Amino acid sequence: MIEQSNDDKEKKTAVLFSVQTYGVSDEENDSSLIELRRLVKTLGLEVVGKLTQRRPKPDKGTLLGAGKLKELAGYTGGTGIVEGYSRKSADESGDDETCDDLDEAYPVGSLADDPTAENSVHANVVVYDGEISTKQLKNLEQATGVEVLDRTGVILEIFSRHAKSREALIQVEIAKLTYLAPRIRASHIGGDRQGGGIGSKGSGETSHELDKRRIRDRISELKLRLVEIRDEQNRRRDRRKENLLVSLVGYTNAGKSSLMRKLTGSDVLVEDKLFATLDTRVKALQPEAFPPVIVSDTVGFIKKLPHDLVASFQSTLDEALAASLLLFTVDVSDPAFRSQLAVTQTVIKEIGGEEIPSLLILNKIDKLTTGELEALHREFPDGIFISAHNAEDVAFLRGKILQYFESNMIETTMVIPYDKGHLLGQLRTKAGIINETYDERGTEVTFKSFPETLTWLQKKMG
Ligand SMILES: Nc1nc2c(ncn2[C@@H]2O[C@H](COP(=O)(O)OP(=O)(O)OP(=O)(O)O)[C@@H](O)[C@H]2O)c(=O)[nH]1
Ligand SMILES: [Mg+2]
Repeated sequence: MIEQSNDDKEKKTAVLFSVQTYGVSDEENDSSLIELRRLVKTLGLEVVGKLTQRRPKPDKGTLLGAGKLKELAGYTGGTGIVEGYSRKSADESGDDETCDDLDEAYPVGSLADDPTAENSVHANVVVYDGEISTKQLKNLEQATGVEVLDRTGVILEIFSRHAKSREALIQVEIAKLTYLAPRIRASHIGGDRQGGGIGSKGSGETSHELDKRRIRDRISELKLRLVEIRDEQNRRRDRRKENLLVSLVGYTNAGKSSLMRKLTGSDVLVEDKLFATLDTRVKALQPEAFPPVIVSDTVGFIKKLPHDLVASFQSTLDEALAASLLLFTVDVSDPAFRSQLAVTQTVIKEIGGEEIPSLLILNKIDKLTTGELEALHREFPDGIFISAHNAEDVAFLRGKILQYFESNMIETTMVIPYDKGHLLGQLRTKAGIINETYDERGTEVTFKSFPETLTWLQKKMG
């Protein structure tokens, strides 16, 4: 558990590194490293340094050039050398001469000035801000002598620690087996430290035991279990279809669960941690609206999340797709919120949700200055600016949600024969009744409803 790591005799420390290819701006590289730092901190690791090398592309064998690799090893006490590995020509892999070094150690005392000095800051984990191949993993571990993780490995580990429900646990295990197993097998360091290493918690089996076939079998078994759970969820979702569903979607830590709490009076988990929520929660808007509006909270998005990992969380996203209205939630106090919004919109589009109407919720305005807020109002004239911590703002948002639904309602007058009287009872739960009169034909009812309700009624009337 994350909390436990604080009590460890020796707190684990990490050094982060990235390769900034030529198309990537300094800003993008920095913001990605800041995010990686938050992810690593969520795991309970202390970040003691970071290092970036600008290259045409990452080295095939070691990501970094030879000189930079030595520097990285300076943080961990490793040799910086990979035995038997020779780099190809400079233009193929980009050698050190063509690379700009953009290192910067965090202010951790004088050591930061010279990470290669003998008493240098000691990092016991190395984290790369991207994906590492099995070959690179092996080589980097040899050069640094410590455990090496990539960005996905870190995210998976957070997922694995935060997963609570049966479904989330299965999804995480599938993702881990698919993504991490080959890497753990390649890694002699991860293998030696089963149970103790950062990236090794989870399936409860040692990496050496897991041969390819068993992994395949286990994945199929888990997938079967997932299908059962999903069938049940689909049934529940079908039952909910008659309700109006609003889904909170957005980057991790944007404040979705906080809003869910305030809008529905529920007690969902809110934490200043990345990926606090991994399960979808569903609850009715409070005070109750008529017809009732159901709100769902979903897993947060993040940059550079591999597609197969996104796919393994498909069911949480399915909930978003079932919504009649999406609330794109952003944390406006995060300087990177525009690109975070773009990531969320892209994923929603990729899973086929682009047609769903949406509102843009700009959250955490309590953290902005008046000037900043004014500028954002100009930039997002249709946005809904709120603080989840402010009751009036939440009430305002509730009003906007209801307003959206009401604007889609239509008024209809119909006669329901007495022998179909049970439909009237059902209609009363689905629509707002404006007037009822009785004559020899039956009940003449005037009501306000959604087009879907009207279609439903017309079908039933035959
Ligand atoms: N200052 C301020 N903090 C907020 C606001 N809304 C949420 N927070 C804080 O932001 C942090 C993250 O909030 P959550 O509601 O857990 O965020 P989330 O979007 O559900 O995050 P994930 O579940 O990780 O995807 C918590 O510490 C909240 O207290 C707000 O309007 N103002
Ligand atoms: Mg949440």
